[in-house]
Amino acid sequence: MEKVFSKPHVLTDTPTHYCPGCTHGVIHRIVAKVIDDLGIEGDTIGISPVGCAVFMYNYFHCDFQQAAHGRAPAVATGVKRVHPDKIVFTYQGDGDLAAIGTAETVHAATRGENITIVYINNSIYGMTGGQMAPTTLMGQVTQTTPYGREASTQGFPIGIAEMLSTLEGPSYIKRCAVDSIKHIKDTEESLRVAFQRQIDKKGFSLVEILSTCPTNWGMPPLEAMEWERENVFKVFPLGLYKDKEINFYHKDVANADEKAIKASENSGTDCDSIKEED
Ligand SMILES: Cc1ncc(C[n+]2csc(CCOP(=O)(O)OP(=O)(O)O)c2C)c(N)n1
Ligand code: SF4
Ligand SMILES: [Mg+2]
Repeated sequence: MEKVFSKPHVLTDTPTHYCPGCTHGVIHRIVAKVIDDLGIEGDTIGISPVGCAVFMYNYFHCDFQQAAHGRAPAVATGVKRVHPDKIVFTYQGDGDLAAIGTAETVHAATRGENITIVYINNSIYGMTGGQMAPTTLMGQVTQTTPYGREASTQGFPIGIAEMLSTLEGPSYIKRCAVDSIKHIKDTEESLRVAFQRQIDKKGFSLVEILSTCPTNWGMPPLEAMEWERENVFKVFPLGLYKDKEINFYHKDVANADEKAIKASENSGTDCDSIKEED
């Protein structure tokens, strides 16, 4: 019989800990398929987040480094700069990326680091029990907005794709969803472009993926999908926000120490004496 469907090789056999109907698992599968298709399993290093995806290193065969709250883009920057030939991606929720790690996100983007960010926007802090995130919709009820989010005390939702696409640094920014076959295929294609952009050394790529949290939204999975389509899509429109190949990312930091010493020799600074004083 012809085999028409199989589990991506890079996924391990470990059962995931996600709630039934959570789309983190769907997104893991798509990321894994793209890594398989590009043949980069042995060269890929993931940076896992805080939040519900904290254990994702158990589900992928490729290397992973765990980052502290919000610090994944900074960790990815370091990993990529010492391993410029590896493919480095972060996988972060909206609490991790758009609240706790806003600074790291914006600065990695504006520096145009040659990394890929997979950003999971489920409009809530899932893991910690359903508190408001910066992406929570106006009027949305969460544990910390029991009467619904309102502007005078909680401000307005942050559109990461919109915000980062105003910066000069990023190369590719897209917002996708996984509520239908059509959108799953689009997400797969977008992740493929994002990873390829990095492989080609063409710069910073971020794919924002709208995701559901049936548990903390307090809905069965199918109802959560419907709620997402009716409400979340209006606030966070799907689409391509930036697509510009940029070539100034060949940061040769593998030899940075040597270069720094040479530069300081030229400027008359004695590096050895600085090291001794340290
Ligand atoms: C009680 C508590 N407060 C704060 C934290 C720190 N913290 C870890 S995960 C998380 C939220 C992550 O939400 P998000 O990044 O949106 O990921 P999701 O779980 O929604 O996928 C926070 C605030 C914690 N672990 N415990
Ligand atoms: S709490 Fe929400 S985001 Fe976390 S695994 Fe459950 S459904 Fe998914
Ligand atoms: Mg979240």
